[in-house]
Amino acid sequence: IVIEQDLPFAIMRGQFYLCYQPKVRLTQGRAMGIEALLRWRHPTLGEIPPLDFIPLAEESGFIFEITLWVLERACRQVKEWERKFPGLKLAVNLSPFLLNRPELVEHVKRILRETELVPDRLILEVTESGLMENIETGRHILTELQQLGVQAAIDDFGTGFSSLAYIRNLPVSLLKIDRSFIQGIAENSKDATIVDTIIHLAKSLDIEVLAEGVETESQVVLLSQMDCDYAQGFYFSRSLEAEKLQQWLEKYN
Ligand code: G
Ligand code: G
Ligand code: NA
Ligand code: MN
Repeated sequence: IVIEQDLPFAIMRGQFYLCYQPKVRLTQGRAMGIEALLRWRHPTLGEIPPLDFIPLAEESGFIFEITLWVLERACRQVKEWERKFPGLKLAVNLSPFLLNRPELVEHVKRILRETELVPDRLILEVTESGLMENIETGRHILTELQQLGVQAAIDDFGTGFSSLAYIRNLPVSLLKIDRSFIQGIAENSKDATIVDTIIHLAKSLDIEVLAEGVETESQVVLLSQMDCDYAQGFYFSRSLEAEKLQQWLEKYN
């Protein structure tokens, strides 16, 4: 109840902050980009995980304002890093609820203009299941974003019962394979076969592929052998606040 009551005030009370997790290009070991992840530090409850408040934000519609806050903040940060880390891409999570808010496109346009971030640096991540549940409005809004130069990624791929044959017809440039499939690839040959198949099918459709939740070196070796483009996970780095992430990038990029 406290969470619900306090959520609408979290922005103005300065309780939100962002962490970033690198997305590493496997052939280079360097970050192609970073994913912004929202954090809420509550004065009495402490850290509240996004899984506990994003659904409430979606129900109340407050997710719109929150997403604009994340976008503005993260775009400004990446613009600040432009000279240090040229070409670094920024991914922001897009709730499926926002696929029904066409005015989002104008806000993205405005934020890119105000922060002077080049549109092709921005990737919006939508979960596979969220996209499939809003397929028509999703196609519309992703197409308009693509016309701005903004890219789209499918998050948590493999959990949403869609198929690549279907996704091929959407303006999507990156597929993120859900970490539940990555977890077992070194031990379970069926998981490895599934991941290998997804990678090769996606690439044959000109869609790049990222493996989520990569935690071990043997996973990295296997994914490299499978020609997976990118990986993200604790093996490389957990999500870090801006200052710590900058240190990571200075070390590895
Ligand atoms: O890193 P973490 O434990 O915070 O992520 C938990 C979940 O919360 C992930 O599914 C992630 O996509 C989601 N999430 C994190 N930040 C945001 C955000 O800014 N917007 C939305 N819609 N989801 C987010
Ligand atoms: O759904 P999305 O990919 O946006 O969510 C990211 C979530 O995955 C966050 O909760 C983040 O903390 C978590 N995460 C990131 N890397 C790893 C990893 O290597 N292993 C595990 N178990 N979780 C991870
Ligand atoms: Na994501
Ligand atoms: Mn994911």
